Amino acid sequence: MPRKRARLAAADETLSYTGSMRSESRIKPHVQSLNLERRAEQFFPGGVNSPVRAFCAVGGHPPFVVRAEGATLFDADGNRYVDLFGSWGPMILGHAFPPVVEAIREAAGRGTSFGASHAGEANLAELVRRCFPSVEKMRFVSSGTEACMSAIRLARGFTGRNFIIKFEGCYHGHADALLVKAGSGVATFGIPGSAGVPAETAQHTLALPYNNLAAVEAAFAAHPSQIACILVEPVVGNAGTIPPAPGYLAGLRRIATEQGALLILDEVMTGFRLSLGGAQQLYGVTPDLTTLGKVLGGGLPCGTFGGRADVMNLLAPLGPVYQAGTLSGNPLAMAAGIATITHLIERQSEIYPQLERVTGEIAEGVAELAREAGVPLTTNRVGSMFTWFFTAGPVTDFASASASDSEAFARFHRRMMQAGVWLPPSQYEAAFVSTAHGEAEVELILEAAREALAE
Ligand code: KE4
Repeated sequence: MPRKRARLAAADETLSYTGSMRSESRIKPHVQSLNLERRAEQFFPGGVNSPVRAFCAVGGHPPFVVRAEGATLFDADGNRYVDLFGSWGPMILGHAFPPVVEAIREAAGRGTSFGASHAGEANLAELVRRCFPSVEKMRFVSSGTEACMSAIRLARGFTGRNFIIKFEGCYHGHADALLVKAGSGVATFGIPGSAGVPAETAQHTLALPYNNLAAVEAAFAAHPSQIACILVEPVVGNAGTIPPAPGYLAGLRRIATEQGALLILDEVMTGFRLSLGGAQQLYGVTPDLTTLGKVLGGGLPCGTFGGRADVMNLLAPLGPVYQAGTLSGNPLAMAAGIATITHLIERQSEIYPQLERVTGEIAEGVAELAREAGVPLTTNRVGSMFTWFFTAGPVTDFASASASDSEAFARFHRRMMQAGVWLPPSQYEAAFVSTAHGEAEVELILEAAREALAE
């Protein structure tokens, strides 16, 4: 059954579930959302502007959001949900955080885009460098995809080498060279992970198993002096949450240095999230380049790539590596980022311990309920990002994550939606908690999970 029809079938279950199976369901039927979805499908493939939003992996219909505030999303039918995906990471301070909204409003009155230099760019860059001392120089772009795509081009330009290493289960945006699956052996050429990616492009990407240093050594042995960089999510978020094994990141650092390759930490998801200085601060590893996004823009389109000045200075207009962007350094994105990062810096001593505590109550609280219900569940968490894998585990790489019962996750997801808790709509995504999540949200989530797991 095509995914779309399967989803509709599941949706019928959801709607009937709403109507008959449980009167105390918190959520009113999605009438307006269904109308809006049908309208959206006239314009967008799958009715969405990013695939994961279509709920294909979990069934049911995606509610259409009309507004968001704090830890809450409000849909077109007057329903409210505790938000546990936080726009996929940016909303660490919660939705419509007043200082961020005010900063955007004030900046908008002075013009929305100049296409010219302005002080706001260096003002945000100064904050980035304060949090990420390894970022000696940087360049702003408008998405994490652009940041990662540009970083690997720069690594290739700096080293004069064509091969790159990425890891299965890690996602770095949708640039051709990064939509690549593992070849047959760990050191063989990558194969396209999407239609439209030429084999010639994929073959220069080596997709290796995460948390496996021997595979990295083997790749360099098979391609001596040919690998430009190792690109890695220091804590994987895109296979669900998978922490690095002890010594793993330090091992990547050692091998990259020994082999004359650049180590690029993709901190688009972990930056400012796991700590003010991201994973590189948390695990004490210094990369050659870092990519950032999400929290960086406070919810507006913004990414950056940066690191060693001797590498960054190869970028046009100084050097031969070209990269550009109409809206790079956009004044509203800079203002939102400055307001967000300034707040995180000023309140860091209370914010990160609070995120650790509240996320622990949620993630480990549900893990305990699963144990009581006899449901196999592996909970991987680092700070305020986590994933409940429906498998006995452990989950240490993409292969073990793939052993999860994604159908069980889908049923759990639908039950939680009906109870007013909006989880990321895929087993292979990370959930995120914000500073706006408090005890009321914790209680609602645990109560919803208790009922969902019992079924
Ligand atoms: P964007 O181009 O989506 O801004 O960033 C790409 C990217 C790069 N690196 C990491 C570690 C990322 O997690 C992402 C994007 N994350 C996904 C969530 N898994 C964005 C959600 C979506 O694709 O709609």
